Amino acid sequence: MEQITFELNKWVEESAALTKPDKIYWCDGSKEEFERLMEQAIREGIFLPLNQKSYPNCYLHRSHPSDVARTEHLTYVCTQNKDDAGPNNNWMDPKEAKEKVGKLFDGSMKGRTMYVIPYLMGPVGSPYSRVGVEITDSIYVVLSMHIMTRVGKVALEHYEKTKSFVPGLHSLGDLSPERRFILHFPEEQLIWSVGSGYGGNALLGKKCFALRIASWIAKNEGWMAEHMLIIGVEDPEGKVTYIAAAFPSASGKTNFAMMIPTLPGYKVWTVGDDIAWMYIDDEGQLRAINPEAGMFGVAPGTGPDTNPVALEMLKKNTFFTNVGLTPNNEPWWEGIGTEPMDGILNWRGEAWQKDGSPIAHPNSRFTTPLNQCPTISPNWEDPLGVPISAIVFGTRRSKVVPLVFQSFDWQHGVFVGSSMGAETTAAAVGSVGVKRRDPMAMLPFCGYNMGDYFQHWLNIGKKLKKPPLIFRVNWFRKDENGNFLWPGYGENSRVVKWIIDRVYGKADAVETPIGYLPKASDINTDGLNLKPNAMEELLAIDKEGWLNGVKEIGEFYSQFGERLPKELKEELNKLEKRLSGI
Ligand code: OXD
Ligand code: MN
Repeated sequence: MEQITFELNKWVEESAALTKPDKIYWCDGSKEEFERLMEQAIREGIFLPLNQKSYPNCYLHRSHPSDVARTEHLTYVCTQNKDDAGPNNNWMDPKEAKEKVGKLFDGSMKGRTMYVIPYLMGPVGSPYSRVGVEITDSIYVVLSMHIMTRVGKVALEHYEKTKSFVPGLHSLGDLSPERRFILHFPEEQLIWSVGSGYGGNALLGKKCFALRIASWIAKNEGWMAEHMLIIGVEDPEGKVTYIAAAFPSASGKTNFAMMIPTLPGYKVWTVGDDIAWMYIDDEGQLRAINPEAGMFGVAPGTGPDTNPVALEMLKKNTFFTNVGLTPNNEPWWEGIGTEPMDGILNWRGEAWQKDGSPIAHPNSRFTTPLNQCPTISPNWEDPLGVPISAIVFGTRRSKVVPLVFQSFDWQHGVFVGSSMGAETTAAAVGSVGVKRRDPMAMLPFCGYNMGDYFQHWLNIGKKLKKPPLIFRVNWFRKDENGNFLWPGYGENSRVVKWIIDRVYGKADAVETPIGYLPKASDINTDGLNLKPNAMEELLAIDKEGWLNGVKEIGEFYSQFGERLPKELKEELNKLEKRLSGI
């Protein structure tokens, strides 16, 4: 470990002086380390081995019942100036935050081991990859980081070259929501998380570093850290076109990232399912890398019809958190494709009462290595990333927003992304199904004032030689009886085909007040069993609905005051004018 420089050692020593662990252990990321720590975790009851015949090397973890999702209300961005965090973030003064939360870290690792995890976000050898170091007292975190990131030697080697790392201090504390804080200090590029073992709060490489801190760094350095999946879509001629797509948590993102297209001749290659780091190359082309090495996906709803690729992928080397357990020692969740059987245990490990209560927690998860994804792109670890031709924004909206439309240009696309409304899901603590604005699906993850973030998007567009086309999709439209109008999943490939054909100027569209829409006949619906006029309904412009939206967007925008780029206000006014004209 001689290569570890002074700065890293100093931070580890300071953290140990604060948290007072019995032991300090430096993780090397090896298989041997994984096996040894897994044995210990099993002994301590943190992981339960699943059926090793049908699920080799798979384990179940049950978290504390009050620690099952991200806690947005306990997540803070601590900038010197409150306005830099913006109305989209909870804010604490950095000094006050350190005093207050420092007390919770004081002695929090007494009697425990402090694990130091050097990890790399991004492919080995990529100039766009970055190093983080997480200190934690949770073995679940260490083992999960082994899957989700590249741990150990590769990270330290990258650190030697770049001399920079993002420190993240994590302790389980007493797991009480009253003493739970997820703090970001973007000016210092520092993360503090205490009181939670849940992935999004505790695996600091993911939401905390790769989105909140990275979005801040990206704004200053001229690149983008986005809550986006990345796929390559191969057409029948064998040409692969890359798309980056933003959807709020638990809105079918992982399914889309691993879609089996129903359209003959098409194939989806997975590059990433949650986060994209994108930069402009020397030719002015936007390119994306996936900073992660694993998936932390939502289990319920993952089944043979919705995501057969994931089901296949989860059969080995996978952790399941808060799913049900069958008498055969296999994981179970709603939508897995089988009926619950006698003797099944719910996510808390209790006998299921057949009372309609969920067996798996709605935000139960799988943690699995990306390299065993059957549809993994041969380019997923390309150090220079993949070229992005289209950006897609999607949310759950039962009404108003059509199946798909294209923005007029980049600026209008930024407006479309910035103003998207979404219905909340179980990925965060709070009520489910409530409509809120979730710009670019980044509301919980933008590490600074979103007004500045919109400006950053506009600036990036000006630097791109051929900006990707920007689309809005909505798979979740319902009819007046509450039934979905569109079948979704693999059938979404029909919409993806239109998107790609637009990229190459091969598909038609009509100009409408909200953007370019396909005509019903522009989307291939051969063999689909849609209700009569479904396409017309899916592609209609609901003038009243959109005018209401204009009002809501105006209100949402007003909280950003001077920080809202005037271009977006202009786009909103133009939309209102166009709508009034029909
Ligand atoms: C996730 C999330 O876990 O967005 O990816 O909550
Ligand atoms: Mn996510």
